[in-house]
Amino acid sequence: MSDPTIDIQFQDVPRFNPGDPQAEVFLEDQGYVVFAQALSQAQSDEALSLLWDYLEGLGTGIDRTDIATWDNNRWPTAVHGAILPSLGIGHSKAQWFIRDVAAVRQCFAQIWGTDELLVSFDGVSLWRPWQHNPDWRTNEGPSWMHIDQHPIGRPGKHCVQGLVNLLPCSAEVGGNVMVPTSHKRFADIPRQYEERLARIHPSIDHFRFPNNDPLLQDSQPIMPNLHPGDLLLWDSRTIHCSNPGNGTAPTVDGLLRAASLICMMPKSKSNPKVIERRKAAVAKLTSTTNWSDVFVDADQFPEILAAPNRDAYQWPEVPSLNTNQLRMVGWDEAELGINKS
Ligand SMILES: O=C(O)CCC(=O)C(=O)O
Repeated sequence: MSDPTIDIQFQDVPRFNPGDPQAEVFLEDQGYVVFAQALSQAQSDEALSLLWDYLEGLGTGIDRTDIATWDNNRWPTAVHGAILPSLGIGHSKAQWFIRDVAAVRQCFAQIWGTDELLVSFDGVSLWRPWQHNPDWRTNEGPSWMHIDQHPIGRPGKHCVQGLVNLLPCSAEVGGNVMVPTSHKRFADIPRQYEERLARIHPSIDHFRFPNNDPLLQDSQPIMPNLHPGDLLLWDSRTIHCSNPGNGTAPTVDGLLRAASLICMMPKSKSNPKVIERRKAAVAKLTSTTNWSDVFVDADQFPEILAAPNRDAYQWPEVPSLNTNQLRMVGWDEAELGINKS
């Protein structure tokens, strides 16, 4: 008899309008929340087009109109779930465009009760149609369920991370996976996974559950049905990952999924040293993880360092940021010459 597997269900979930106070209640209770259409359809289309500009700008011969050019030799190095974490993606025009959409900033401001926020220099998850190439199928959800916060190093609530979804979702394609209410299990992890956790330094904000973890068999993970432009936020203690659907996704010549990872945290949680590194990161095009109270350089991820063709990619231009964006990096009003009165 085969081992029982974790069953992941595609599901419609409540979608809150930005500004709806019930969204905060839902997030506290369920560990995640969806804001409907933080990006309009036109803004989602623009973001997607800018992502293609980034891919084509790598100089490896990718052409958005020709799927034959999307092979691994040309595609940027991806980590779990087909996430592109490095090669300047965190400072691409696409990512800075999404971060500057007013409704996106307002949703984070609503969650935190302040608009003094620092943004992550995160990457994107892009799924190529695996009907064309089975190697493009992304990791099965039960193999990489994780949280992005160390259960001993950082007890309690610290971070709400998220993504902006750019394409329609379906059960066939799959998408993000959430384990609702699992943030409430966080405090039990040190006791339940003592040995596994002991191998992870308390400063590393990532804990991966065992493959098809028997201790998670009692949970009901879901793939929330996200519409283009929806902003999904989750507590970093909530168990999550992504999961390809049931394999019968329609044959298309376009991407199956595009999701921009984004996280904003209160500036008050950060410190001058980190903020100096963040400012320097713009000119150096350094990408990061979701955290902005520490500086974690995603260009140093082992998968990126191990990529044989690392030098083959042209990185994007250093972005020219507006005042909003500079504030999200860490510049303050006085430095930007903004008079508050
Ligand atoms: O692609 C996804 O939806 C999963 C993202 C994820 O696991 C993460 O940002 O930590």
